[in-house]
Amino acid sequence: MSGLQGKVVLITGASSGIGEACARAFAAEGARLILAARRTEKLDALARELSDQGGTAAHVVSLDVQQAGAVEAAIAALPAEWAAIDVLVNNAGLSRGLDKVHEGKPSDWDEMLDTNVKGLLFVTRFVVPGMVERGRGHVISLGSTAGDMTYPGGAVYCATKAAEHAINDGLRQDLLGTPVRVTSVDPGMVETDFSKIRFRGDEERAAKVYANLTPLKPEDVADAIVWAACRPVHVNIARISLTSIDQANSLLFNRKS
Ligand code: 8X3
Repeated sequence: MSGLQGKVVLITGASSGIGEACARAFAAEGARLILAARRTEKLDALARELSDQGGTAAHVVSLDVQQAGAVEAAIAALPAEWAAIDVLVNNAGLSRGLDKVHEGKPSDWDEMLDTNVKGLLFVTRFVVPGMVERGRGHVISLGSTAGDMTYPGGAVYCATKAAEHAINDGLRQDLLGTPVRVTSVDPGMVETDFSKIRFRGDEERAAKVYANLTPLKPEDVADAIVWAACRPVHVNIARISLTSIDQANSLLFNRKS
């Protein structure tokens, strides 16, 4: 028993990739899941599957993290049995384009900044007060190795992940003196729809990102997240940085040809 049995875990961006892997990993630990994403069809299917397979209780919420008012209303509207969130996994995030700053699209910047920075802030803002009130809670946010080292064409995405580091560190300082823990989990390259979304469905270009190397799998990241959540309550894991064995940093890869 990991201590997550019966705990309420809210996962944003839970419909695919790292979010979906987190749902499966927390379900395996006996947690109860609030699955949030903009579109709920995939969440409904995931909730049904987890319930049928392992009896996991899951509550599906349609959530656009970019809208402060909608986030506040969605958290306030949680049914009583789901309102006491123990673990928040701030996973919703995306990249758009790989353009030089002086050639980039402001609409892409809006989307990345609104989701990865403001979305992270909005969900945290409206979930953490309850954690402080209840005297328990853990905020785990998805950072990235991109927040430590910028790569060409990635200035804005990398800036959002550098911002996540600053927010994660600031939140930990703001919550000092409360039992609420704050963790950033920072993966390198993970094989998800990340690159397909970045390149707006250009599968050939996306596939090249992962060509001739072994990237992390979403399950590897979920494993690190669950590990951080399972530490004794007096232990705060500030940050976990993880890459596959074929990646040393944002710019250095071991491609086999
Ligand atoms: C994802 C890592 O290097 O593909 O955040 O941008 S990277």
